[in-house]
Amino acid sequence: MTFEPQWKQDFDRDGFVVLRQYVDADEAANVDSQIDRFIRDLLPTAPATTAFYEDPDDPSSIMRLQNMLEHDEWFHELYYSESMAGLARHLLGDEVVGKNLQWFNKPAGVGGPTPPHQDGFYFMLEPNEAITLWLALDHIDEENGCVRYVRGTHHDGMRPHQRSNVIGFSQGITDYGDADTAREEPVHAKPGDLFAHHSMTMHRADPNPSRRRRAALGFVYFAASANEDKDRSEAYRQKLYEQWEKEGRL
Ligand SMILES: O=C(O)CCC(=O)C(=O)O
Repeated sequence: MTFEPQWKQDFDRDGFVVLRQYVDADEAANVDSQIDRFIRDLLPTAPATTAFYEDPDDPSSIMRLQNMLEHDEWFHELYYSESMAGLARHLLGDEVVGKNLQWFNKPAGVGGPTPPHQDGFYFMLEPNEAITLWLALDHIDEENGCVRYVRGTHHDGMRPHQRSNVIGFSQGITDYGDADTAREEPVHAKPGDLFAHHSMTMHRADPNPSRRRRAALGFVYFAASANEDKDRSEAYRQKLYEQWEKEGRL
């Protein structure tokens, strides 16, 4: 694998980098069919917190799969491959610790918004050094809820967050305002395009009222030099799941 030095320069400067056709369209289609297999064969016996739904009574409305590498060899291999984990190492400039593989789906017509947030708020790391590789699996634009980044915000510290009511996104930035919206960059994608963003970079996405699905696979890695407050983050997750279960959202 060749990882261009320019990719890291862009990532360090902007807090995100867009790599067009990082994976070819056939490989992206293969990832898609592996997700179908995961849903069909593995989800029925996986823990309830593996999938979140827009409507818990509608199995076709999955908006998130998570912890996918714990349940499946094929995804485990992809996640730790040189093209993915190696890219994360290159961009962070550090060894990485594997954390999570998630399917971010906005089903056609019902996919909800992604509130403005910084991933690092959930991660509870010191220093807050982590990366998400976001592999597009569809044609994605403003109509079906493309990701919007605010360039350079990984240098600006952590903004205040509080609980959002959006299932799967427990926290949103409380003081996200017009000045932030004006700086957003909506990024279109084709299947196989890959976006990489830093854990401190602000981003959000609109809902998907269109007739087209909007799906991506998200690879989260922590920098090896970052210390995770494991007790605090586990306690937070447990509380959240209990709350969502009580509300009938899982
Ligand atoms: O896919 C999305 O809309 C959001 C993804 C996201 O927030 C992330 O990858 O950190």
